Amino acid sequence: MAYFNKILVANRGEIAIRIMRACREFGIDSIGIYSSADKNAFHVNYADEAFLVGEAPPTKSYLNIDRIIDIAKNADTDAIHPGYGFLSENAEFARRCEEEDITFIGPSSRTIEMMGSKVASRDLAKNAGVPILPGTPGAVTDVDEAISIAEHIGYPVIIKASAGGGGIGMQVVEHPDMIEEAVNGAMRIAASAFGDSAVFIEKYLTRPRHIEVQVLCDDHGNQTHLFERECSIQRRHQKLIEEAPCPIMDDVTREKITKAALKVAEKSNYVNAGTVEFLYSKGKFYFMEMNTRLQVEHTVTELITGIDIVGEQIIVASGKEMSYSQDEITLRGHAIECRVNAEDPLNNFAADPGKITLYRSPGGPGIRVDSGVYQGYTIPPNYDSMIAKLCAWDMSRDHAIGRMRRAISEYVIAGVKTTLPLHHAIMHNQHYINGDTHTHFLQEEDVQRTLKRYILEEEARMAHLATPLRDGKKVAAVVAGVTALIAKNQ
Ligand code: MV4
Repeated sequence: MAYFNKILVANRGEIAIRIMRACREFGIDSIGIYSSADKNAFHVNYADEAFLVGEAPPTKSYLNIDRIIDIAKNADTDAIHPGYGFLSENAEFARRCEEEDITFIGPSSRTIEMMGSKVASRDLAKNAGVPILPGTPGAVTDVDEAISIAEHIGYPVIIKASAGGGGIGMQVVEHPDMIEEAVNGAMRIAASAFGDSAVFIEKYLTRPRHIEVQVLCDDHGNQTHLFERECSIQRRHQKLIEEAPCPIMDDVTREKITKAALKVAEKSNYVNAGTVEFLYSKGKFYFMEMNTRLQVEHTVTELITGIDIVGEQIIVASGKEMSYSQDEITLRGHAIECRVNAEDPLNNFAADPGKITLYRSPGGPGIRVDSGVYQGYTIPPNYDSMIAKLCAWDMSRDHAIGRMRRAISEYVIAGVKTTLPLHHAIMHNQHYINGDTHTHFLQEEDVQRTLKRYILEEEARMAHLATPLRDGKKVAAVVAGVTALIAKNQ
């Protein structure tokens, strides 16, 4: 099983631990890196060896390519796993690894570069016969051209930066009066944010679903899909809840969308794990972009397929064949992931870093927690606020929701505010239960209406945990506490 001797994990938090877990199962030593803000981070403790990579932001640390390559060489590392975010989709970093003869656990620098251009990947999808939304054939550089194309497509249209991601530089245009200003604005933002002013225009869908297909490919011509995920529930382009499979996907559409994803993988000679993203509306799907990294939400796919995606990434990066053929990959049950962020859902999701005074994670049947924190740990203010991913699996979606509610009720996190009560509210929301989600779910459906109650319930539970009661009084005491808190706050 010696795929590599040592893998450097160029990341932090839960995903660094997730990758190191895969390493340990394979008997591979993991090398951690950490910024000075992360001295006490769990991933540093978990790693077999760990090296300081720099100071806290604004210093580069986890983005410092030279320093990371240096650490990798000094520690005799065979491969680097970039995780997600940071350098995971940085073609220059992948190229540096290639030049230094360190295996980059991901696709080639050329593939990353190509897929990093939304215009180029859209064109590739089109040539592969995969549906795309009506729009500009390539990048738009001329405002008059943009106006005439928008006219041709019909409003509303959306302007996107070719080098973009995460919604940066994206503009929806409802009326021709606004197009000129919007194109100029989008080009300006794209130039300053990405150093590339290229934009493209396509037909805008109002309330689409975000559906993505996980692919896994090796160097031996095996190209497989691991079914789809539904990731529509998001806020400011940060996903909050993901699930697999998509609750409304029929077998015929699933066959088509997974085939489409594989066509994109084939056309790009894709190797390693990747995700093909689609927008879905009124029974039709359209290619949006391809992510050339391991994603946060890969966990739900692991739960419905039983496949260790990170393990397979390591295997195929070592040049070996992946462990599964498409025939052996089956979809079983339903999985949901709730992202637990240290944020205040009642205060515009403001980050709430600080010390975790109490921490107890849920367990039991069908529950998986990928977390980067522990009791007594102080969450630094410097990084992303996601502290854990809570996942529930069961044979049916209804039962998975039941398990998720149960796991949320078990989860104890005190000292910082979290998104857990929001998740509790969503797990009780009738639209969510019906599978009726879309990209604007949080704005549209008044989850806010019930949110406060769940937050109060959470606070009562935390207060109760601090003063344990005996015998049959526990549940009654929590209920009384909640009732009292609600009365006090109304
Ligand atoms: C769209 C769209 C509607 N129509 N494109 C947002 C992120 C960027 N990668 C693309 N995005 C969108 N593109 C067309 N033609 C709506 C969005 C969008 C969105 C997409 C997925 C998940 C959340 C979203 C939130 C707002 C807008």
